[in-house]
Amino acid sequence: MIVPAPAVLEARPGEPVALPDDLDCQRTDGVAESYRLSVSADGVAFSASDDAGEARGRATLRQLGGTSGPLLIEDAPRYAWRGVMLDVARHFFGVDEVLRLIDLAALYKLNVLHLHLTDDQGWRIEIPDWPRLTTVGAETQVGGGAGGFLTLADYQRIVAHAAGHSITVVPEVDVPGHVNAALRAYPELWGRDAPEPFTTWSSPGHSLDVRSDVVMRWLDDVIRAIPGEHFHLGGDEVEGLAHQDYVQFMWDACSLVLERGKTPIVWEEAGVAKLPKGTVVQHWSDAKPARAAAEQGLPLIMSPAPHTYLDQKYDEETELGLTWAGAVEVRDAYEWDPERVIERAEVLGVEAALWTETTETRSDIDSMIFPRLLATAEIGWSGPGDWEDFRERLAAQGRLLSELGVDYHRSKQVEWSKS
Ligand code: TNX
Repeated sequence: MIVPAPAVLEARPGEPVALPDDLDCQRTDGVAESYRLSVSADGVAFSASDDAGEARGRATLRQLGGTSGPLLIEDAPRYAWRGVMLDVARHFFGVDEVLRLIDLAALYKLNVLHLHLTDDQGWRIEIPDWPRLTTVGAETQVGGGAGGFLTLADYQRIVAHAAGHSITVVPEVDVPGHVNAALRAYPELWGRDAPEPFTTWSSPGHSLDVRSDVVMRWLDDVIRAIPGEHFHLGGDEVEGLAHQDYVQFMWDACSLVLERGKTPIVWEEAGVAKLPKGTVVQHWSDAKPARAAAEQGLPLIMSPAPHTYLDQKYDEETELGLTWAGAVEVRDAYEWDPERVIERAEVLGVEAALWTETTETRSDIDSMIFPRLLATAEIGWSGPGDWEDFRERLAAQGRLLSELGVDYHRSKQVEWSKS
């Protein structure tokens, strides 16, 4: 129930609705992140359930631009998890790019930023007890460039900035596969000689020696070093490990994250393992393990590649991007229902993912993320809707994105205005 709020501002008929920054926004007992905005002859009333609701309401107003009353919006999210993932491992992107993405994600009412912090090509987060992870593991990237990493102070800045927008940062350290950079830094993590740097796409397929004590000690140090209520363990595309070793490791690693008071998240492959209650599973490609996770009663984040993978080409003319999931045009990003992806799954929410094998610059990431992220954002906030209606509203967002300096992809499916 949303409690009616008193008029807090004078309404000026025909004038754009604007909320002052220091507005004392009344709290309601509505669901988390909800808000209510009414503009009538009596005035402008804005109320929200919490800080997040206030942020979401302000975001809506910004999207609407110079809208004027009378109007009534009573709004609440469909899903509690509405995320965007940025891979800073394949190509490194630093604080400025990440803060900018947070601002843009906030404008579309997303509430999770998932950072893919480690992969074969680079380790991107400082771990004080294991300094070689960054002095050695961060020194290159796809294409052989210089790489880079976030200090813990950088990471804290990102977390604080995101918190200012009521966005949660979820760190991912991908284990036990996709670990070439970590193995270069600490070969004892696999018990062999240090491998060569890996600077192309795909993966050399190496894995941690999951039976060794040093691996669990190292993982515990990493989990404790990175702040946050969640810890994404990856678990995808593991090669060269016996099934039994893999499933035991995923159980142990998730249990460790829980012991440290955090929520473990894993990619769907780990659904073949028995996982502790409290674990969240992220679907991306294969329904079978995702279904196995759902059958264990674990909630799922939906990132089906044919709809949410921002690293896939829009069409055959797109310069950047991969093609393994098929083309992901804006309409593909919009026309899907998270409830119909894995039968009987408890859907926690949705997340779009930018893997950065082919993206190097700000303009590259802009063109792959936008405008498709707006489709995922709307699926997450409102649920599936009418494509023609979305398409028209998207054209208006093109103007706003241009104003904000976002180099979005001018998809042929949308009639972008010329201005
Ligand atoms: C699969 S999605 C991966 C990534 C790649 C991506 C490229 C997932 C869990 N693993 O390592 O970057 O495909 O599209």
